[in-house]
Amino acid sequence: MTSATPGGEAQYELRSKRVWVAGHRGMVGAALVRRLATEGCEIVTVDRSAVDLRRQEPTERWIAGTRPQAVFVAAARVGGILANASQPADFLYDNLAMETNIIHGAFKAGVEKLLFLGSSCIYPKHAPQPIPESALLTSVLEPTNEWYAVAKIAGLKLCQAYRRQHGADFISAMPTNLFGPGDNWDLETSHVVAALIRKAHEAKEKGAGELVIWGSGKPRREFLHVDDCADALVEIMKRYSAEEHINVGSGEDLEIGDLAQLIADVVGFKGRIANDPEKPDGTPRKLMSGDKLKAMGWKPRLGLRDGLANAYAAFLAEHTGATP
Ligand code: GFB
Repeated sequence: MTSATPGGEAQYELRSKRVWVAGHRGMVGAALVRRLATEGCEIVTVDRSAVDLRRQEPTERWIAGTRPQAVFVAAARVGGILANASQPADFLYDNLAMETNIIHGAFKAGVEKLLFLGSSCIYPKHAPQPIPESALLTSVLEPTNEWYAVAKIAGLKLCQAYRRQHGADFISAMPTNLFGPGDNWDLETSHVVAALIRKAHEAKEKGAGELVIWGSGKPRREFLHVDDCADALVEIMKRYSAEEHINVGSGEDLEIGDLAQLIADVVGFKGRIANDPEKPDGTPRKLMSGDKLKAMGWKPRLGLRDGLANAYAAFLAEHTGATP
């Protein structure tokens, strides 16, 4: 196992390694595949139609047969605040099953290094801001996404347990709210950025006078473009080796109402922004401390406005087939 030196020199070489991106069709997995293309490694993937990662036997058989040396665990059932709150069984079961099968299968197959991805919703609803990694399990979770959070905490703990008991070099990273190419543009199940890009675009096209956002617009969130996230994750895979997970964020947050205005500007929607108070706000604030990642010398390349412009271009290409 590589030594625990966050912020230290390169420890794990990806060049010439066989690297499995689990969940390569998701937004983060696809960004990892794009980013890893420059690392000189062999990228391996498997489609859901060939192996259902929620099934232990086919998953372990595939891992044993493919023998990856490094694994990024980006396979997950994900969704926005409403999807999380309305499908608790799917979010808990699917995520527990996938992460258990992948992590245990990777251990049995002698994987050299594994990076498990979680989410900033693992932290307590009223965690101190910015949230340090040490805030984990210090008080109760946000109820709208506790099912997903419990599954992700279990995945993180599984990595710690294999590390402690077997010396496996398994680590975890907790990205903040992400957006970008490959996002889910469905209005019911998406996260806020994808939803507001679509709503602003459709309101502009129809010449509508208003764009309705869920909740009060007061909650604060931190956002990171998925390509910056993938870049950070590759850096972490190469240079981080410790039992504690590591936060991955931009270090800045804003109110959802201000995000909506920024998206309206980027998209060119000139109308009014209204609220739907029937919809949940979720956790009041979720800004993570990025001190550990900063100590490694990493910072995001894209500012929020540029990142949103890139995501709008992706929406036009992926959802409407148009170009900006
Ligand atoms: O991105 P989001 O769905 O997830 O919502 P969370 C963030 C905030 O944006 C909430 C508000 O306060 C929403 O009420 N919002 C405003 C909207 N308009 C909209 C809209 O049209 N669609 C959506 N989706 N939100 C998720 C968790 O929490 O974050 C997951 O449920 C995961 O488990 C993910 O951790 C990163 O930030 O509230």
